[in-house]
Amino acid sequence: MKQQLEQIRATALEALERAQNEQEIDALRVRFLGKKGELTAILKQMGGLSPEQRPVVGQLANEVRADIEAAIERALSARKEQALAERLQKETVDITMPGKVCQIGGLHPVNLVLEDLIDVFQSMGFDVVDGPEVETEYYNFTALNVPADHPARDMQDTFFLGKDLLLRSQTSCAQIRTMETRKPPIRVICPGRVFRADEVDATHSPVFHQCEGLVVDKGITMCDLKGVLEQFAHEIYGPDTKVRFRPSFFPFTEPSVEVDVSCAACGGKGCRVCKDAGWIEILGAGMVHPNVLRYCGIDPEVYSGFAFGIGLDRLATTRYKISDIRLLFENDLRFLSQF
Ligand code: 2NL
Repeated sequence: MKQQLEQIRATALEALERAQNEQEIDALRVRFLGKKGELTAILKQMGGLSPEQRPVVGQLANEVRADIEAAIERALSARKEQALAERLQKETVDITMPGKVCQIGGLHPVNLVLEDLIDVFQSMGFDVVDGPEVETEYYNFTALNVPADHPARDMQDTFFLGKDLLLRSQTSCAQIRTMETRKPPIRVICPGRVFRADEVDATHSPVFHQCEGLVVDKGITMCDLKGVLEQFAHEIYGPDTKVRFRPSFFPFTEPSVEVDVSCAACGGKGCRVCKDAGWIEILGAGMVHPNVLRYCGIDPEVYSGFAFGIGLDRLATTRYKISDIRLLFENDLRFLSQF
């Protein structure tokens, strides 16, 4: 029996030495120490031993069990260490490996000019507000004093989406909404995308960008309009830029003006950029029509205001010498990555 025990110990220790994984180790535990295991089978025969032999064999059996248990523990912890080492090896991060080159985004030229514009107007106390691109006829035309039979309301000029829904043709709608919800004094600019059913060419796109502005308070006059817009022109085009105001017409302003700046390319002498005019038109503006104030629940006998609309695409194409407005909308990275 002693021999059998020694045999079991030797076999078990050797097998555990060679065990490859936890399943194998567990199988060995069952084989030697389990209820139907080899060691247990020996112990069951101990009843047949003499009283002198029994404690001797019993002690040996306990030693063998302890040895096998210890060997199992060693095998298990060796497996764990090995597994950890393998994982660490596999997951090693090579910090000397060069990183992946990724394309860094930049601002679109229209956003670049818009950021400058926002800086200028915010420094004069204007808030930036926005509104929906899908609008109703009321906000896009009626509240702006555009008559029912005005050609701009025509299907040919405006994208209609349904009976009363359209893509806004100017951001004034957002300013109408502002006048409905805020009380004067109001000083806001509304940048955004606008839509017109134009034929596409180098200077026209059915989607373009605008920044409109609106000031409403007691005692606002044409002098305020001139002061703010001259300040704007000097900050954007340079302090030596000359600014001129020409009479014009818009249904939503009275009186209305168009504003030109002296051509930076030729200093006003006349060149290809300004088509020999010496001046470049940069925006339209005027004193808010009393009907527009009335539509928004503002009493034109108490309050007055001025408004203006600046085209951002033209500002971007002239500033960055971009020859074709379509480049602004094609999202060609070879073009965009230059900014
Ligand atoms: C242009 C010039 C303009 C306005 C836009 C405006 C907005 C309100 C009330 C009155 Cl809420 N006016 N906006 C005024 C004058 C000119 O745009 O060249 N547009 C195509």
